[in-house]
Amino acid sequence: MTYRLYYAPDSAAMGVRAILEEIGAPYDLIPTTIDMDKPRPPEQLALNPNGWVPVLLWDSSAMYECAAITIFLCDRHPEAKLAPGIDDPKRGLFLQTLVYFSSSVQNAFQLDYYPERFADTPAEEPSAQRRGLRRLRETWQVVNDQIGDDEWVLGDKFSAADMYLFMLTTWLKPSRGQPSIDEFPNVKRIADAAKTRPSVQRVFQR
Ligand SMILES: N[C@@H](CCC(=O)N[C@@H](CS)C(=O)NCC(=O)O)C(=O)O
Repeated sequence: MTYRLYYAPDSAAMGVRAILEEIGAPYDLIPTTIDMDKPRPPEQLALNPNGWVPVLLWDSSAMYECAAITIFLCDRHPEAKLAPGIDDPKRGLFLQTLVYFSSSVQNAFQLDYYPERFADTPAEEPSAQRRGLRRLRETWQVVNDQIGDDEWVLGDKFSAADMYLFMLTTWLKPSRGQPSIDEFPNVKRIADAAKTRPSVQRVFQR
């Protein structure tokens, strides 16, 4: 079985791709775009009416939402040891962190990158953007504090949460007024370590 992934560079689909690489599962990329001025393929919109990536396809099924896909792949390929099992004491932290990444950290990025989705009028968009910049600082600080002195997000074991964290750090752009990763040394330590994984290198160096 070969997975298929709606994919655009510099998007959340890169994280899913790195997980597929880490698992060693065969996959094909279906190129699409995140350019707001370009249309999405109708086949992609039929699977995800929001028009965003990633969308993962397998057998005759499909799903979207990066955190859900991450959990799904980790559970489907337990041999890759990318997630604590269902009865592992770290399971709760794993789920909590992935959902916080997607619902809070990614949402803060969205406020900055897509202010029109959060503001009623164009005049209010700069306010949404400014809130996004502050929200990025707040949410990354929560993640930084959660990690503390731990080696990885879950403590002493590497997991898909570290790969997800790495992907999110690649989106930080101080030139836009977003915080620098240097403000969050615990996050930076893990991102630097995750970056050396061959799977991450294969996807993010391309
Ligand atoms: N909640 C979704 C958000 C995905 C998302 O925002 N994807 C962005 C790229 S990182 C995208 O497709 N943007 C283009 C668009 O929204 O039309 C997830 O976590 O999968």
